[in-house]
Amino acid sequence: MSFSIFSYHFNSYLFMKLHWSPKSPYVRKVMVCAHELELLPRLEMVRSVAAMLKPNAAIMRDNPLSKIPTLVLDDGSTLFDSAVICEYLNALANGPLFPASGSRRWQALRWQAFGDGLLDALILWRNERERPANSVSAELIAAFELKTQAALAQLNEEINALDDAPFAIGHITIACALGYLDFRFAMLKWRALAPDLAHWYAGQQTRPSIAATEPTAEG
Ligand SMILES: N[C@@H](CCC(=O)N[C@@H](CS)C(=O)NCC(=O)O)C(=O)O
Repeated sequence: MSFSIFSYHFNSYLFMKLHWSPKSPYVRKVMVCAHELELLPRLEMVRSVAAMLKPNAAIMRDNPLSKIPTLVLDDGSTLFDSAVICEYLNALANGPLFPASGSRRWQALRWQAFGDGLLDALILWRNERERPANSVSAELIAAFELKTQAALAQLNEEINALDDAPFAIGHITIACALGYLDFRFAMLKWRALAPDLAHWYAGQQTRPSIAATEPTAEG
């Protein structure tokens, strides 16, 4: 009896609700971490539609910015954005995905910022290209394309460092950004721009956490 009371409290303490979508690359970061850290059984995924032009009241109850991922802990407190949630999950599981200190930490955080920044540009690019044709800014589109190409060229240069570093949040974020390029920007044919990065990504795709979280249009 006392064991079941203990386990009830133990499990309820760690129970978490995640505003989730199978299409969001930022949500994917969280899901990859949850897979890696074996925390999936503790996550209740709630399908939530987040769009820049359509604030979602259900998400806004937990995050006034109406963005996903948003994590709700069992005491009702909330965590966002993806970087904060991923680091929280890693701390909860005492995991290896956020190196604690030293150059490995700054390297991992820089790659996370790099991948997130690339995604930010891609999301804005996608929003822009979906506007009515007569109001699309060719200048903005050209700027997003230039930044994307430069980011891919730079990451291609950093392949040896990526290969040498232990798998961590930087690898996860860059893999999610490349997966988003395949999902929404197939016409860019990014592999031709960054062949070493393409080879690196093919290796990442064999990892169960990455394979299990490929974006899908359904759901
Ligand atoms: N910096 C945030 C970005 C999250 C984000 O922009 N998510 C998109 C979905 S992919 C979103 O919620 N968009 C809705 C909006 O911008 O209003 C993170 O890393 O979590």
